[in-house]
Amino acid sequence: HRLQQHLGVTPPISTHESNDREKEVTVTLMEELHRQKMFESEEESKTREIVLGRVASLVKKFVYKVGLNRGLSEQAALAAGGKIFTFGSYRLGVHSSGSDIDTLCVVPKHVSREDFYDVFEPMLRDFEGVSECSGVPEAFVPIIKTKIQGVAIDFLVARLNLASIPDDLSLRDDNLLKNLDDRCVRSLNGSRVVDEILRLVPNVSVYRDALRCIKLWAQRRAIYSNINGFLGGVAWAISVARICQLYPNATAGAIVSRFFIVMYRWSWPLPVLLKQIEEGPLQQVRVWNPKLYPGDRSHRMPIITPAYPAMCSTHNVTESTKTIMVDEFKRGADIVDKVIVGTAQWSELFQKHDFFHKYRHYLQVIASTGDADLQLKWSGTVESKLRQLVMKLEHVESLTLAHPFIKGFDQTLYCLNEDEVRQSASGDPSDAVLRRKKADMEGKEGASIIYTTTFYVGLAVERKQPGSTGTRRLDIWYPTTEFTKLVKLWEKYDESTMGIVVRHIKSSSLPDHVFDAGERQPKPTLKRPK
Ligand code: 3AT
Ligand code: MN
Ligand code: MN
Repeated sequence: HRLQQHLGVTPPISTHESNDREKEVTVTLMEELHRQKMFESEEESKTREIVLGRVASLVKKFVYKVGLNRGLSEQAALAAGGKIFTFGSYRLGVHSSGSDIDTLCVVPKHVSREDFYDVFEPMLRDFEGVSECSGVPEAFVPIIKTKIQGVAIDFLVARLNLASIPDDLSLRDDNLLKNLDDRCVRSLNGSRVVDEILRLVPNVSVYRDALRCIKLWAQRRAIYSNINGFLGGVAWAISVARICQLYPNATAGAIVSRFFIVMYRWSWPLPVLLKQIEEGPLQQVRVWNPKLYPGDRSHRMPIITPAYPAMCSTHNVTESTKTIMVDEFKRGADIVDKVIVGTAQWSELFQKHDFFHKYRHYLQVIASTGDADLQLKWSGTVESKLRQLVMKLEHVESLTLAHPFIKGFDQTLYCLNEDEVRQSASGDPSDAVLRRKKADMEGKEGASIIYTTTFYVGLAVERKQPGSTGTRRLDIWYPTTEFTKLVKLWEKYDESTMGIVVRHIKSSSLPDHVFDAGERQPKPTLKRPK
């Protein structure tokens, strides 16, 4: 009688095989995921493989070329190798049609990060089938974004302390990280995390099917966004993996059911771990440790990455976003219960969120500029600070919840004068502006284009005390003023070209473009006599 082996920090909750009903709902779940276009075509999948093969040889050519430049012999330059590793949804095997391929290029020590931009990027531009190519060397994780034969590919680079990169190199050994540049450590992390996840789940194909379901659900319910305080791709991947460890012989439908129940009942801030956190060889990086670091202690729903150095993938979760997600886990659990007894369909689980119907009060956060490129940067900066606003709102006494929406709404507005610009930047463009086309302003003196991105925060206001008179005043002056001050601290902020406005509106003033066609109830018109 041999000892039962298990993956994870505790033994499984149940090692039972799924019952017939769970097998049936797994079949209907997979049918629904196909209906929802979650799988790419055979043809697209072939194209991806061809592109990856071409990219792998291009990276070898790049290493070879740099080797020769550095004075290596032909033979030594060739032997230096070079290898690509994929990560992200493609490596996990949960990508859909149109997903990118996140690709890490691992190069030997004589190839520098500068070479990646000075040599590899031009090689990519000349590469057959490349339709887009833009490098962002100054990013926290430097990247080159491309499109090759219609496939989007994000390239990262990591330079190892090795003279050559053999084809069978594995990135698992923590010692590979020693004496590396921080950016290389960060670039290696994505790939090392995904490899660990796949190693730590008992049945990869069950895991993939369940994760696809959870990703689709989280997107539809508008809780898939790391930056806004919900969970991002990595956190969803780890949490589903943990459920797979707890039920190693369950089918995907059963995993989804347990996922909602376990996540709903989880004793946060108990961390979700796929394995024990390990120490490692690096001095400059720290491992997640709430006993040691107050910052780590403040994580409300810690979901910890499994590769050294262990990090919290849910750093941005606030009290509000946690409440919203826990409510969604409950909704998910209730629907899947019904699916299993046969009183609901899987499609109900994937119904669109009701964010714009849920609240009576909303904040609009409007970032504006007169330049399309600048708008991307400015709105990105504002978005990255949005959760600071949410956290400040959480302290307002009469507010029970501040609910950030996961994406901004972009508008391009054609204004004929300063007044129209001012109105548009404060979220109140006139009907004339909304109707105006680019051609209508050509040749008009004083006309200008304004780009706006509007983010929304739904506000749940405490009910009035029974018997109390007067309305409860909602005082959000302090958090909104502090927030605008904070975003203006951005080092590239320029008062003359960038606008930021925070505005409190009633649900009846929400613009039509936040709703799908037919989603909005027609506005009440004149009262009719009964
Ligand atoms: P898709 O199917 O591509 O939408 P995904 O999970 O692959 O889902 P991404 O391609 O956006 O999502 O991200 C893959 C990984 O790349 C996740 C994270 O480790 C890393 N990553 C994503 N965005 C950034 C970023 N802005 N900077 C650094 N790393 C990033
Ligand atoms: Mn991706
Ligand atoms: Mn990507």
